[in-house]
Amino acid sequence: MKKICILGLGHIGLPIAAILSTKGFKIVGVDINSKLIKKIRKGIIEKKEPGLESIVKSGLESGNLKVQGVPEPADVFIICVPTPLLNNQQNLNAIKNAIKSILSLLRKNNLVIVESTIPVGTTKNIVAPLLKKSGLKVGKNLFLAHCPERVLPGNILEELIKCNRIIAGINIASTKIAKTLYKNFVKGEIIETDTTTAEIVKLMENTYRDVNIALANELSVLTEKIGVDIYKAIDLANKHPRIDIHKPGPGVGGHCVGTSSYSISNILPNFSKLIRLARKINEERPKIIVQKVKKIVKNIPCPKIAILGVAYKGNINDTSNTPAIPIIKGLKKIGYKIKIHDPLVKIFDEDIVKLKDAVLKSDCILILAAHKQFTNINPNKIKGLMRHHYVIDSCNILDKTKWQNKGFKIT
Ligand code: SAJ
Repeated sequence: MKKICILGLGHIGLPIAAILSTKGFKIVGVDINSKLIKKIRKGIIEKKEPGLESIVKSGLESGNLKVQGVPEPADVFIICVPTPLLNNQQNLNAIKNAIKSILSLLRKNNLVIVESTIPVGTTKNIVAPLLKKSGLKVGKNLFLAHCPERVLPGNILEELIKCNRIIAGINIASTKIAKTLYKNFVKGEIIETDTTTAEIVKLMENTYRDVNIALANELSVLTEKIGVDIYKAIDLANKHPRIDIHKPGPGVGGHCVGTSSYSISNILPNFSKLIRLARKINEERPKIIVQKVKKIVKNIPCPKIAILGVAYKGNINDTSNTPAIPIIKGLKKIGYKIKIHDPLVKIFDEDIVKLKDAVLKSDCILILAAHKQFTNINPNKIKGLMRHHYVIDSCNILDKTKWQNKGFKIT
């Protein structure tokens, strides 16, 4: 196992490529996006992750990491391409195309690993049959494993090393050889299982998160009705040794949480009522946020809203499936003026402006991502710029008392 070809250089593939390049492997990172390849070669990493830029740069400089548009022969192929939703099903085109692109390169005793989140049965019923077209015998002289990624955007490099991993070969020989590879960089436990179990476990993890966020979101509506601060209530409830209530927020964005709920409930839709309801609750969050704004600014003529944070969550610059988009659309539809500030996001469908410009003559600040930069905003400096002093902190990032003491009405 000397040379590893990694297909897909997104938020999972690039960090894995970079880490493996520091562990004595020759890494070929492959992506069909030629602009991305050009940027990576220059050391420009758009998805900001702590430590990523420097490890990629040193990988490139050492010569152990190279990035290109097409794969080449290697000992191991790791597939890290996206599997986004299309009509509520995970679209596997990127996986299929990645496999097709390596078929003619595969040699005896190669190992193919799928890290992407995939629907149950994909490894056995889609990946293995496609690989057979190489002429090799899957499980005999071509090894195959599903090792679902578990890393948290915002903390990827640390979690790649620290997280416990599930390794599921198509047969025992495949599991063992894949495990040997992961032992090179994983400090967590490496647990062996079969591919179907690994596939559903990954979907279960994200679904657990989705359902629990939905619970928190629902509780936040109920507590608002009775005048109780949801965050204080959650803090108290979580003092119980077996309670871990998640945080309410503006909605669930990102690559995988919502996708996993759809994918898992597709197995038996009639027996996935809770999961589907949770999804619906989370998908309705942006509407609830829009209603909240509407209620607060209802007596203000031509209200202007300053939106702070459009990343799909705090402290990252990724806007994939961000709830900010439906919220912005909803507010614009009512006719409100919108200005957007995000200290991390540079590329977005709407203009991103400086904090000062966003809040200038605004009536209400709406926080949609829990970036730590927002905790440093000085309410005194903002106050004079605004017309009215309403704040909706949908992420609970601000110090409420501090802002209230400065004359802001914060919810
Ligand atoms: N969110 C809340 N309340 C919470 C937690 C999150 O509203 O208490 C929101 C976030 O703001 C965000 C969305 O949910 O919009 C998803 O954020 P996240 O931090 O829950 O998850 P992701 O999508 O960044 O990463 C998840 C992780 N899965 C789990 O924690 C079970 C990660 O470990 C996976 O590797 C990743 O999905 C993936 O790609 O599958």
